[in-house]
Amino acid sequence: MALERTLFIVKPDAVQRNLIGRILAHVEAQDFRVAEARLARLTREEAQTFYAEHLGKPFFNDLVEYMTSGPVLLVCLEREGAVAELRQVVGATDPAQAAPGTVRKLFGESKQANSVHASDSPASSEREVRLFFGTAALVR
Ligand code: 3AN
Repeated sequence: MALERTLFIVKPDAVQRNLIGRILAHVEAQDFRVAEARLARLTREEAQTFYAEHLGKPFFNDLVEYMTSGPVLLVCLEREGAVAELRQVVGATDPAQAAPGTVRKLFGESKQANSVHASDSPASSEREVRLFFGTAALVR
């Protein structure tokens, strides 16, 4: 498996509930390394650009409101097979449907307030890492 980088976000609900440390410990225990990290308050424009693929969906405006409601931790994680492996560690969108032991099962509250984001494909991870950390974060 090739060494990859992927974008991970600790979302406002989890930052608000003081879960940054526990969530990062959980992914570090799965052999992910923090390559870049930054606490940020997303602007509406950043949230809309980030979730552009969901533009027009019924939950889009609420999603942008929620993602801009408080600080988030933006993290670029590195590991062999990072993109697919992180999706496994994070679990399904709806915490109620997420597998036992996944981050969303452990910490998520609802489909919207599901505590974390993980890029869903190599193309998304490249776009998302570049969006928040710039092109330099893509190369090692
Ligand atoms: P995932 O983050 O699991 O890849 P996506 O890309 O389908 O899920 O959705 C992006 C984000 O939009 C989710 N993390 C969640 O916060 C929100 N979301 C998705 N589906 C719903 C829904 N049916 N109702 C409310 N929020 C949703």
